[in-house]
Amino acid sequence: MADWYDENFHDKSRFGVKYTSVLFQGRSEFQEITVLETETFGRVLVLDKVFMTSEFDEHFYHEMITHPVLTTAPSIERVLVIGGGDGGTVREVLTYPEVQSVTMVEIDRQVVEVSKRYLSTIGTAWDDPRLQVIFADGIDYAKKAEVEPYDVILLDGCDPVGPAVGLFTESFYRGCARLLKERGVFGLQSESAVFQRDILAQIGQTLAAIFPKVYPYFGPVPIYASGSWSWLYATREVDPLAVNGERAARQEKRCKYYNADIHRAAFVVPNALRKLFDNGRVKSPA
Ligand code: SPD
Repeated sequence: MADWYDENFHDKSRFGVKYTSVLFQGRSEFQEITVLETETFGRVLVLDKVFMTSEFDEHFYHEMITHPVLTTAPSIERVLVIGGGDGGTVREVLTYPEVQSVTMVEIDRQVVEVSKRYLSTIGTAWDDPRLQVIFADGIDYAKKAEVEPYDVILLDGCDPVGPAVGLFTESFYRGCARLLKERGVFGLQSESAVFQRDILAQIGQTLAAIFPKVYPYFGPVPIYASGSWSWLYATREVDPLAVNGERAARQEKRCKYYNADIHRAAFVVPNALRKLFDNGRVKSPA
């Protein structure tokens, strides 16, 4: 029997999908994990009652967290992904033959296990020999790991509530900066630019205290509250619009959403947000 599943957004609005069955429901050490079967979105992964991804719309999010960064970073041999337990982000990263190694640091082993079992259309690159999955706290990893620096770091985390709050702090971002090469790029999801403009601004400001250049960019993710999402591109010196044409052309052939025009358009700041940003860039702290 079909029923509705709602994401309750700050107790002010609810966003729902009609589901036909609950494929999995359980509690890991860190969070409640649910997988729903739905008609509109296919299978949907929910963590702590917040929609994370779905078979139908995952490409918007995973292409946009990955390709604006990987088509512009000067070198993309060593990539670190923090979070992203459904496997969609590492799948996109591993489409680049230039990528030699991807380290994914995910705190919750059970999210990966459940995703492998129920969301196999999303995580299609688990067996790629370039991928190493470490089950650990990304915050500790960023602060303490003694490893060669990375060309790219992608943070594919949850909303800033509960255990994920630490992923939105200056000390964590300093850890990421420590692990990033001088000409590296750090990309991360930064919530809804419609409903959580203050959070987007705050993450941007926090990053701007560490990275000289921080740029917001935007795209659709239908299953997230408001349907409109944002990411931040943080770097010491890379130009986010200096797209490597060969890499972008390859992605354009295979992606469902991303292409070079979308890339340029994504970095255009809507009028209502212009006062937060200076020519498309987060203003540096005074
Ligand atoms: N509001 C939900 C934000 C979740 C962002 N991360 C999703 C993980 C998809 N790989």
